Amino acid sequence: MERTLVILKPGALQRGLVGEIISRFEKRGLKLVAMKMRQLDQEILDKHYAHLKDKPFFPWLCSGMTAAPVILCCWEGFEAVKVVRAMAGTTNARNAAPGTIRGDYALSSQENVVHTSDSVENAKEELDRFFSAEDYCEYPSPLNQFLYAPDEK
Ligand code: IDP
Ligand code: MG
Repeated sequence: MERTLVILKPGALQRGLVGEIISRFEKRGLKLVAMKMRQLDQEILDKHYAHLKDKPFFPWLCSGMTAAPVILCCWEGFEAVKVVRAMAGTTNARNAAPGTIRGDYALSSQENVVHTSDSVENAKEELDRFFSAEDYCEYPSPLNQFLYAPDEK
């Protein structure tokens, strides 16, 4: 099973969208294996958004990401990285398809309510950045036979 990081950004928390967004991943059948609330700071954003450090919008992005706490979630499922990324929609929420999280709840390139890992490799790195081993919970998945075929992985 793959694991991926979702960050419900400060806008999701302030706008009361946390429950609705988490509910989408639950209803899709993904398994929540770790979750916590945290106030991000510049130090962690310099690492998390290192690929954007030279962009003109980087200071605004960091202001937005520190304006309120975030909710960090780890979701598990077969090909969870790809599945969750598709559920989020395109970065610029104004181009995001209706039915995606950004396409339904956001109107901005920056204030786009969720972060989702973009590759299996980055998911591992990002999860290690925000969670430690004791943050993960092991529990049974009795519905897996109704979510997946026996040969799926
Ligand atoms: P992603 O979140 O869809 O993976 P990235 O390119 O990794 O997109 O950018 C990270 C975050 O930086 C975006 O979610 C968004 O908040 C912000 N961002 C990206 N591009 C722009 C832009 O052109 N203007 C303002 N903010 C942007
Ligand atoms: Mg990204």
